[in-house]
Amino acid sequence: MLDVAEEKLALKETDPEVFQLIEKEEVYQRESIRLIPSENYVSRAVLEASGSVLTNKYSEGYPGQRYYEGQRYIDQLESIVQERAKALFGVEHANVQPYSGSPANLAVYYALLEPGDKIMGMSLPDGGHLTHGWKVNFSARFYTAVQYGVDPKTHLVDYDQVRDLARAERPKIIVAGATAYPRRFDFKTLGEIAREVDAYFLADISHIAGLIVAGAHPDPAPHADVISTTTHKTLRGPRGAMILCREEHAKAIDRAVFPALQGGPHNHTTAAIGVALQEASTDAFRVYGQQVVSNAKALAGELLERGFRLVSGGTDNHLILIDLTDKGVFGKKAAKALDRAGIVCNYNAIPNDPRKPFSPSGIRIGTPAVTSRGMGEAEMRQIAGWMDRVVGAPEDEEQVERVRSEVQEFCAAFPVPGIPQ
Ligand code: DSN
Repeated sequence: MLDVAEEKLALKETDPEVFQLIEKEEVYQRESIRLIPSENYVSRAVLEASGSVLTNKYSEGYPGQRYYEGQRYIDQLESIVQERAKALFGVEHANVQPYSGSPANLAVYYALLEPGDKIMGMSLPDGGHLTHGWKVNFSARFYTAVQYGVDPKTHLVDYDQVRDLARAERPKIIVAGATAYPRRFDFKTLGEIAREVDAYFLADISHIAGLIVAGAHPDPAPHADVISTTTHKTLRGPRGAMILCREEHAKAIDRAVFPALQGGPHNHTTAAIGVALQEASTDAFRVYGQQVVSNAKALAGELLERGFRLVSGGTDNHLILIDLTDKGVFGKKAAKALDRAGIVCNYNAIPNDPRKPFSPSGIRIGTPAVTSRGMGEAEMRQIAGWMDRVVGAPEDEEQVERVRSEVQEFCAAFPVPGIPQ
């Protein structure tokens, strides 16, 4: 394997244009505070596996049953990764081939449902994901979607409402999971509701997988028929996904991923997922996952002190949803000013948002990436201070520039895993 400098020499010589953009992105990732809750920094080991010769190999099928020869190492690799996933999440079967989260959820529906069957998931404006039955997504076009939401006052999932809706609608599958929900899911209750109405229960843990293995969020494994997850968020792996399930669904899930929906697995990604799973099984990762939540609570606490309104009043996971309606600035404007100041987040709808999805009232932030750089509660309070200054005056470019230079100096003290200093 080439060392980092040699690798870069080859790229620089062959394609200086791409080389330079990657270099610039490295600097940007190093010099900014990354608060997008679905992003993280992978280790050098994950990057190496991801950038390896495994990208050269076709492996349609599964270990021991491939449609291409030459699988002597790939079969061993995929089997190891499956075993690591099963052990880490305490499940009977693992498919580690889905290309990402949306294809993984499509595979789950393909495996368990017929076209037109009813999916019941959390609505996108209330924090759910597109693939949980939102109207512009395949999950509502090819299936019948009903949606639950959060209580308009508390912004918490109202499990009584979920039960009533499930009893009235009799969905074939109930989906739990979110992209913008700052609180814990009660997987036990959701599993009970699903069983009561004879529905499958899918827990999409993409955002919280790393917190679950770290013991910082309740575990859906005892309650769910199937678990889907991306691998690149709190789990800190490469961009990819996994489907974890009970043995009774293993065949249907595997057939849905291949040959129904995908071709050859991305073996370089499979290897990198394996490395991430190995890292996630360590005590250090447990500490990391707990710190992600402590940091989110510290950041939320300081924002509240500074007069920010938070959806649900705070957080108990990695994510904070800020409602800017009383700040006189909408989400997109705030997020763009923050980006100019070196603080990267995304604008996001809030429950019952009066504004349109492309220019909503909120911003969404989270602590997985900053925690991977070794930042703690004190740093979170500092970040809240910078956010306050920028969001309070998003058009004051001198102020934005002052924050940017303070942020840049601050970031230099926190090395980015995977990026040489
Ligand atoms: N795009 C992901 C996120 O940012 O939460 C969900 O798919």
